[in-house]
Amino acid sequence: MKKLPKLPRMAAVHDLSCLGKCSLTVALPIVSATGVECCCIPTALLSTHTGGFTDWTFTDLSGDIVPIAEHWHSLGVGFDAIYSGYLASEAQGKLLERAIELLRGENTLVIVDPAMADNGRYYANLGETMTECFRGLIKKADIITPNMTEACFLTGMEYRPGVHDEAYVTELIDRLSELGPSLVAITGVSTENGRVGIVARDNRSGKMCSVMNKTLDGMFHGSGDVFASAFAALLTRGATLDDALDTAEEFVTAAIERTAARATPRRNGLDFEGALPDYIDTCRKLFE
Ligand code: PXL
Repeated sequence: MKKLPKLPRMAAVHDLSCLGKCSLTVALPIVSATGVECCCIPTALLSTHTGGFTDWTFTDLSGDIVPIAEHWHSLGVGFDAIYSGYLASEAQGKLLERAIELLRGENTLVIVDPAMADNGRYYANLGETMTECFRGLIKKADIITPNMTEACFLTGMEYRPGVHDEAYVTELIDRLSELGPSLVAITGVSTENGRVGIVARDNRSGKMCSVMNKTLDGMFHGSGDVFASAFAALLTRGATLDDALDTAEEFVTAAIERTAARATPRRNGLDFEGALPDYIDTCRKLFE
């Protein structure tokens, strides 16, 4: 076999919700399918995620976050990316900041998905303190991927569910950029009736890109995590912003269509599995 380049390595810091396909159960397969090693730091163990279920079990793994990072640091392994999502508490934000300090090298991409809210509301058991927590964390991030609700909470701007005009979206991106990240991608943006997608801006070049698709009725749980996992992994492999955005969006749209076609209960998460072969094919073409 001919010589291969070094395998990119990512630290994925999320909870492990055992049923309902979000956070680590989504990040691990998707990051791996992108051709990036996914080293997991589980922040909590839940029987299900907290959207649409009740009576879930919850084990806090906060005490393991920094020791895992310290051990990896002592081994001298380098990380091309650190990708975080949902946090179970404000305190976990501080621990994650410490883990980032330990694991970050000169060229490490830090991707923070401030997963705390959707549809104008915080997730169960989370509140305004999470906004402050993510504002602090975002100062350490190169890339952020909030949805519309999270973007509004982080900037203090009014949440609008409906069609979003260009001035409103640009102001959201401007204000999020003031928090420090060099790349902002907002999901769940609707620039015209019946279409929804992602708008991104690279603040180093000033380049804006967007990708919109037909909306399917209602909310698909876990779609933010499926998008962010693919987007983060594609950028870690060195995809351009345009390619990462198009490929991640195409993948999440295919996964949503499969979920709708199968009438999978929305709280069970996206049926992304069947969309993986085409996604892997696209990755192969992008990176060969
Ligand atoms: O998909 C975001 C997410 C992650 N982890 C847990 C959640 C949610 C959203 O509800 O509850 C535990």
